[in-house]
Amino acid sequence: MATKPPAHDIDESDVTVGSRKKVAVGVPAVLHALKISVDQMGVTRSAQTLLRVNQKDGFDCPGCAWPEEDKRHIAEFCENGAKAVAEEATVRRVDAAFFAQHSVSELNEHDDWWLGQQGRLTEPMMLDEGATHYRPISWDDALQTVADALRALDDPNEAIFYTSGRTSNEAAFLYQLLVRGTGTNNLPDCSNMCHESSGSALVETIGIGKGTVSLEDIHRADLLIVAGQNPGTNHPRMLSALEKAKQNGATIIAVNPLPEAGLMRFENPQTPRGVLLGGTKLADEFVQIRLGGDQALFQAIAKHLFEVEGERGGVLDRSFIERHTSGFDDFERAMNDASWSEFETATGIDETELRRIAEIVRGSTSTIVCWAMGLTQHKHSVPTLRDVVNLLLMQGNLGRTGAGLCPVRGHSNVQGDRTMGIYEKPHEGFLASLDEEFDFYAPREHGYDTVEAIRAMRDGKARVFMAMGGNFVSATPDTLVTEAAMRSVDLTVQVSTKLNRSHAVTGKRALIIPTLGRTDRDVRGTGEQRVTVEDSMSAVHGSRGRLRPPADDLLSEPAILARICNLVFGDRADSPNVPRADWRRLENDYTLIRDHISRVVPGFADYEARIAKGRTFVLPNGPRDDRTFATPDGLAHFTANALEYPVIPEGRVLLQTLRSHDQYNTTIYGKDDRYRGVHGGRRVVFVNRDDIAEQGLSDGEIVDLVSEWTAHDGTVEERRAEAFRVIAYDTPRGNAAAYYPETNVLVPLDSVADTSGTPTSKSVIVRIERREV
Ligand SMILES: Nc1nc2c(c(=O)[nH]1)N[C@H]1C(S)=C(S)[C@@H](COP(=O)(O)OP(=O)(O)OC[C@H]3O[C@@H](n4cnc5c(=O)[nH]c(N)nc54)[C@H](O)[C@@H]3O)O[C@H]1N2
Ligand SMILES: Nc1nc2c(c(=O)[nH]1)N[C@H]1C(S)=C(S)[C@@H](COP(=O)(O)OP(=O)(O)OC[C@H]3O[C@@H](n4cnc5c(=O)[nH]c(N)nc54)[C@H](O)[C@@H]3O)O[C@H]1N2
Ligand SMILES: [Mo]
Repeated sequence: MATKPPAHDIDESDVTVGSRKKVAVGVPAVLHALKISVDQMGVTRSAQTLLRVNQKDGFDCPGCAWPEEDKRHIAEFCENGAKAVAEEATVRRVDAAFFAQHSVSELNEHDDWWLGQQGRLTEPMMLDEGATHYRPISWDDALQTVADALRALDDPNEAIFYTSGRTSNEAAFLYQLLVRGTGTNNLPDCSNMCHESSGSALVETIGIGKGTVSLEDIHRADLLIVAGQNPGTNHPRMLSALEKAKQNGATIIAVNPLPEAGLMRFENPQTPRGVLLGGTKLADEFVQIRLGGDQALFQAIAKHLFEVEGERGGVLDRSFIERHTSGFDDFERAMNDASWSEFETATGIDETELRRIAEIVRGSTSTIVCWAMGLTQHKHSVPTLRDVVNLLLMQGNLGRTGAGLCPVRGHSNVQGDRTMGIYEKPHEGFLASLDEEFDFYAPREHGYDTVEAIRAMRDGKARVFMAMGGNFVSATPDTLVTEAAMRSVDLTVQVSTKLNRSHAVTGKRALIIPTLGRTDRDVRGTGEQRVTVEDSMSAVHGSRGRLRPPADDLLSEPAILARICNLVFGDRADSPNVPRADWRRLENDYTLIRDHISRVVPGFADYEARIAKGRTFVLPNGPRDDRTFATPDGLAHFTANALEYPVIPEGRVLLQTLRSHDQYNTTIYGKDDRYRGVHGGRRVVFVNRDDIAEQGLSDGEIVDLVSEWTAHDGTVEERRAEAFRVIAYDTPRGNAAAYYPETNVLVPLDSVADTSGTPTSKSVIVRIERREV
């Protein structure tokens, strides 16, 4: 049964809208972070915790995946990193008494903000079929319940195993082994909704699904194009790197429909210049592009480069193109045929201006393109990113200093999880090594990605759903469809640190298994343990929490997984096809998990020694290290891509769903979006002033957002999100913006990017409807 999204906690009568900020960070950011930290943790614990973030013997910030500098500051954190830490290190608790007090249907009335505010989960809880409340369950019984459910399946593909990107390398590796040991590749993860389009485009064209730059490259780039990314909020430490690049003379071009504060100017709170002198101007150029116009922009730049090359030469890196690439002629032909007027329509920018931007690219001696969700969550994201690759290949901007591709990852270990095998379409090489190491035969048939997993549950093809972190119900598209899908499953299992809506919208039976977070001290049989993570630039390092955990018997993710493996496989060591390992020892000594990893995953030889004493090592990366490409022909591929861009029907707007400054995905820290000038509310929609006038609306009016989606059979489906306040904002005509997850209800399940299957969270066609008063 589908339910309405929670309305209970929404009292936004006090929402205020002030002016948009033109500067990011500065002293207000530090003060805001400290206030949230002290509210959640108290003064002493705040100081203890914040001083350990991203230090060599400390823990990896659970915020974003931006890499640490080699020389760390005393306080290597940012405002939003501090909020992420405070959210986890809070002293508030959700225990059995809490669950006795609040029924599941009552929890279902609350939104993620209220649920998250309740504190850390401390003990395993079970919801029996037909019960109104969760009840406490022992650790042994909880884990046995999971094992029994997995062993009882007729078909292993009836189980689905989700991962969010905070899971450590050690836990991710054991998790995929458990899943493959049971016989399925149903390993959807948050990447499917995030950088999957980047992975798809990069593997195809350069043979590796990762970026090709280091932090040093960012510092030394001649030109940085930051497209579809809001680093001031989502990757604040990136601003220091951009500042350094500027000081070294770089030019920065920001490509975004919105003039995001963090892209414009940065006040570094760690330098006197930042605090006293008004900071550094970051973006030299702001390209205010229409939503989904980026492919046209990158093609326009490429076309201009070809034209100048034709006139006077000296633009293309011919020797690079000849030695290292294929497909150049087809690409050149496609660009010759492309039309400037279509580029203008798609981008909303005229030819003269497009050529002026292209001239900056032409003159650059080394170019980096950085991007995030603004480029990955459209229907044509994969061709867009192929065109980003094309542009860099033209000038030989791969595998040399200050140049390359920089997809900026989200979750702090999302990249590492993939490296460890969290992937529904695993490569044969990885599976073969896994088979050999654990003496079994891993399944080869591909599993479900996130959207396919929801369809499978909806269609009654799944009986068990397990999540290693995350908030599946709120993070995925089409909330009502997803909630109904989730409720049809026999058993849902959530391994979580904090309460969220995925604990309130459950299968017929449900388990909550609490776990340690990054900041918590993890002591196992052989003593204090560390885990490892990989950042956005392929650097792997250790992470060790120092805080007393919220409950003394809390298990870490690796320990939970080793125990479940033991229960599922331990007594079947002589059956022909189960993975074999000494699960008990793995549970108590993570160095042994790393031993296994070092033999299975390329690049991890001598793993233990290379992370000892706070050391970091960088994984091999062919394109970056020596211009080698693991494509079938060993070359980087130019591709010819037909131009695509969204077409907005009359009287409609295209809605992008994005993050406010006070949230981490579905975790809502507060109801302000300081840089965009919104205070005390989240149900707001940013609309161009002329669109507001044209549609007969007024600034501040309360409206419903109704998405319109033409299904495969031609019927038009409508989805509604109620009561949003219209805010006049500097966004291109026809382009609106509102926060996720409140707007996920509008994103149709079947509206996904070609090739990557990523939900099109940045392009939803909506009608803005005036509410009856
Ligand atoms: N504090 C904090 N940090 C985070 C997160 C968080 O929620 N809070 N989330 C983490 C995660 S998982 C991720 S993936 C990243 C997300 O990091 P971002 O990708 O920065 O996150 P979004 O808020 O989705 O912002 C998308 C940006 O792209 C722009 N944009 C939208 N559509 C287009 C387009 O068609 N073209 C162009 N050029 N621009 C467009 C938007 O205006 C916005 O500036 O951040 C990570 N870090
Ligand atoms: N409309 C729309 N939808 C989107 C997006 C968008 O831009 N627009 N962005 C998409 C993107 S980029 C992403 S990455 C996904 C995010 O999807 P998810 O990763 O599923 O969501 P999060 O909100 O990050 O998950 C938060 C929960 O993780 C749990 N958690 C936190 N730390 C830990 C830990 O260390 N261990 C465990 N076991 N649990 C932990 C807590 O219980 C917390 O409530 O959402 C996607 N959905
Ligand atoms: Mo993400």
